[in-house]
Amino acid sequence: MKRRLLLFSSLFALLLLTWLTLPGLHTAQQIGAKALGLEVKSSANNLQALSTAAGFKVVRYYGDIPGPRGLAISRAGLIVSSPAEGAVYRLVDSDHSGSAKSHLTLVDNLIRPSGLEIHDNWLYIAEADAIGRIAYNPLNGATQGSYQRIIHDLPSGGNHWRRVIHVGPDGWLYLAIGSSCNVCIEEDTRRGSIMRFHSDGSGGEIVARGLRNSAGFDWAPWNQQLYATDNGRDWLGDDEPPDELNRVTQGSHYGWPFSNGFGATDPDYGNHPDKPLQASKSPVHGFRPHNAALGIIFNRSDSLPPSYRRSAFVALHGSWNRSVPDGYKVVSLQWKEDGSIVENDLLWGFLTATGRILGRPAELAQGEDGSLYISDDFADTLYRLYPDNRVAK
Ligand SMILES: [Ca+2]
Repeated sequence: MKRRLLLFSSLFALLLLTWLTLPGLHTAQQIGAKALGLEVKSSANNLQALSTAAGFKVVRYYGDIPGPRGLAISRAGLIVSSPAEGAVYRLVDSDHSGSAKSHLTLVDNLIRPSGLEIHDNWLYIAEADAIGRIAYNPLNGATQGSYQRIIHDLPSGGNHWRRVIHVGPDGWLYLAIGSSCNVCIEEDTRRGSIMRFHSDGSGGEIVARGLRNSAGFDWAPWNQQLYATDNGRDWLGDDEPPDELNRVTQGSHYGWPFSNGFGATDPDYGNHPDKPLQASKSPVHGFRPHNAALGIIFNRSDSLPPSYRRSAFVALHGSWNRSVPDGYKVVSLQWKEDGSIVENDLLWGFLTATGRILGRPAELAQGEDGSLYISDDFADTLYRLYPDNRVAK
């Protein structure tokens, strides 16, 4: 009996090991930090553990939405998606204290909504397999009429099912569609790409390929160039490949699954016959491996310290399969005169010195007063990071 038990448990261990090490078979969602035995703690009172760069303060903005993820903002306040609840909410700071008191449901019965955008009196919502919109007054937060899907049958499921959308300075609606797998040749060529559509959902076309999971993108306000984060593949060890910041141009290929980071040949797909003849474009900046660079937003406010004038802010969700956890913070990227990009910590402490995980920053939005709103889908919290030379309103 004992021997049979041993046989079964050995078989189980072997299967688990195979599953863990084969590329493309599992997702960060399937294996959470909890399953890997990391000590975790989801706490609404983790604020005192957080540190900010000089010139900023942080407050807990709201804590009553499960798994807050996508953000959009207008004068009527912050809008937040909860993929788990299938709903999009508007937060209400009724006494203008600088933190929200309640939330109102704008749209529900959605399929895992994540990306949000407000444009031309519409609120756009990216669901797992569709994009829809509802008429929205950005001044008073009122919706009008019903929610209508305008883009259907997007590839869904698999590893990277969250969809990020933003309207560009050219008026097109851009959509990032992450890969279905860790590394593979996708049957649906829209996966691993950034696409764009007319704002009514028509005329969809692929802008760029070879992007494994661009979970955040934005346009530099000083030259309108599109920059997108991209998460490098798993199971090449703790220290490679880097996560990427790519400058995305029409028709370019950014490597995945054939090459990683700054042109390293992928050990599984580097010589695959489907590899395009076109050279892949290297990132303009590498984040530390497994940091999971997600949302990015450029600073558009004069209220922040002057050194952030040509800067972007990036949410590093944190590693899920690195032997020593890394990431779990918000960083700034500063574009220097010589064209180099320098990364510095902006908000950190979500990963404690003893390896406890208190939160996972996911996406960002910036208010007119310069405040940065940050969603944390691990601690079910929204933070507001604001310049501390101003009185919080
Ligand atoms: Ca790449």
